[in-house]
Amino acid sequence: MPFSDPSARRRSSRRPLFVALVAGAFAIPVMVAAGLQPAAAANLPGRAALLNAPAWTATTTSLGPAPAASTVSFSVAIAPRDAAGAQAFADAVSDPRSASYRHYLTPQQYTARFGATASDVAAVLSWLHGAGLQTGTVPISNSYVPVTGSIAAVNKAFGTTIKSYHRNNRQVIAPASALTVPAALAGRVSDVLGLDTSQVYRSGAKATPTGASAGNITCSTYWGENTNTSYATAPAPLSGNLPNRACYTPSTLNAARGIPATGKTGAGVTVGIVLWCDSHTIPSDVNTWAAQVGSPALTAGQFTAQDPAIWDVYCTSQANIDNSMVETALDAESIHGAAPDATIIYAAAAGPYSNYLLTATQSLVNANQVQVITNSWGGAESTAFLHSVYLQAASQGISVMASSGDDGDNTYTNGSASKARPSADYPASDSELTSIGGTSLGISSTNSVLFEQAWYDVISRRSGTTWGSDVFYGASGGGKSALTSQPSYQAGIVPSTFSGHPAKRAYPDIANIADSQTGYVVGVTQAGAYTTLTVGGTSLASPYTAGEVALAIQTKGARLGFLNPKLYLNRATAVSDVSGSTVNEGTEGKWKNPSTGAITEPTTYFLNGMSLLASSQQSVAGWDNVTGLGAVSNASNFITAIQ
Ligand SMILES: [Ca+2]
Repeated sequence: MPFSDPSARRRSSRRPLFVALVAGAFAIPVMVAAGLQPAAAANLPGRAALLNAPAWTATTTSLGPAPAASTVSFSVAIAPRDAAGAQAFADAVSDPRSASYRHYLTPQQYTARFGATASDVAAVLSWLHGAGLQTGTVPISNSYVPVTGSIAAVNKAFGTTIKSYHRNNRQVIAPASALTVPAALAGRVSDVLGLDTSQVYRSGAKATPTGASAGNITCSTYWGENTNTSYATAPAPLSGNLPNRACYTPSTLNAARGIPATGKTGAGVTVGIVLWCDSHTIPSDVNTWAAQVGSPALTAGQFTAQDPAIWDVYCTSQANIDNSMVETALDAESIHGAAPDATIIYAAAAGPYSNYLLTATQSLVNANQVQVITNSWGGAESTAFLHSVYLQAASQGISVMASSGDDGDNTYTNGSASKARPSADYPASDSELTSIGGTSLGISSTNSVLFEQAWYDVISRRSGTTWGSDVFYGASGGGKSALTSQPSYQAGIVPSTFSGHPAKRAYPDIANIADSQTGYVVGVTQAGAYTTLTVGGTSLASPYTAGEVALAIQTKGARLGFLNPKLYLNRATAVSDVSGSTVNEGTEGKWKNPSTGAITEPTTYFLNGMSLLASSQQSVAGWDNVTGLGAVSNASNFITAIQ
């Protein structure tokens, strides 16, 4: 996985913690878009076009038809009765200038007004059953049907051939030709999710803590607490001995963000997390961590996991579970750190695939118990498969946020100089959520902010007496969607240099702490043992911001809904602009090759290092594609601006 790093056993002079490693918790590989694209036309009598085969299947030699008797699980999305009306309603209810601002609907009202009709659902079920497929429970939103069946039945239902391929270093299946549906269902079936298993969504750091055995050094509880005088002086543009990485506790970060002054704790607010897999150790991990960092323990019922009835095989691997639990722990402990009285619901998807992520997200929205949802996962943008669910969330007053990704514009991956074309991540690029980018945040011994700059880390590693060339290490995701046009709230605010011609949805919207060199203390059980790590990535920025939104909801005493229209209107006070691309901060440590596990030492980390590599990203005055409108630098200002 792209993000990994040697550990740093911590012996804090302030608190007796054991902090083992630094890692970005959100790593999206550079991938060619692998999703299914809408088809232009069907050329079979009695059939209507639905989706084209994934573009990559045209250039990939198949291993032959998938075994006819093998079983697959996927979802068939049913078109809402009024998609345009649903978008218009979500726009109006989220716009402070609209007469219907914040006049939210219940899930039942939403389905009755915009969802597929009962007869549409019945027609889709009849078709699937007629093809020999089994169907699961249709959610109250009538938005999709979970389906299980044989490859033979799938081939028959969709008039295609599912084939096996070797792709991304594993065996996958995908339709080898276009998918069609009976002509009578034209326009009623809108998408099929899960038949192309090459698209795996990503989250979670995979670093292995190796502690003092790897010669690591302590991390700092504040910026500059420890300096690596034993290392060689840093290469240009930095010089001298550099501090080591920082690992903040909630009290340090909250103080820097002005949270204590708000007097709010998130009481009465429920925040939802979407990820996949579950180890069931999170509540106890949060409590062990809370005791270490001085946060309150969870009360009974404050954290609930909602697991699926059946796990995908992915989530039966202990290594995969452990990887996803780093992210889930980070999510829960970031929310709990910022809003210690907020209730948390973890919606666990059965695996990192679109059909399961749809199920988990839709269940949170249909239950309508949460006021905020945070997503610290993503992948190559191919279809905006959650957009209709986010419209429903907006219509019910649920604020949705997503981390913007950890690989910048996806031109580079961690530790690699290989180049690809800039591309977008999903769901970060969805226009109906608040996309959270990242910053590097220096906090002093008295909890004041020493610096906050665009998160774009570049590293140089020394071999003998020679410093190597500068290599990408991790950066706030940002860019523009290839699928989605510019939403009205960005018009006139996002410069065309970022939105393109014609203008597209550009992201992120705002930013928060993300640099793993200025990271956050997280506790999680790995391989059966509780470990304390230092974690960064926009995987930290999104849930921490979700915690701050919980404070705002408590302040308002009501749901705030989709935040972007008001955020963009009140941008001058909601956030602080971040600009500048001159490297003026760095840390020194050791770097672990994510492929070989080899430790390289010493390593200089250039913070704000985008000027050292070619990139489509810029940190400039006003909106930019690293930090959006700017950083959530002061909780009181942010809360006031989104009320
Ligand atoms: Ca800026």
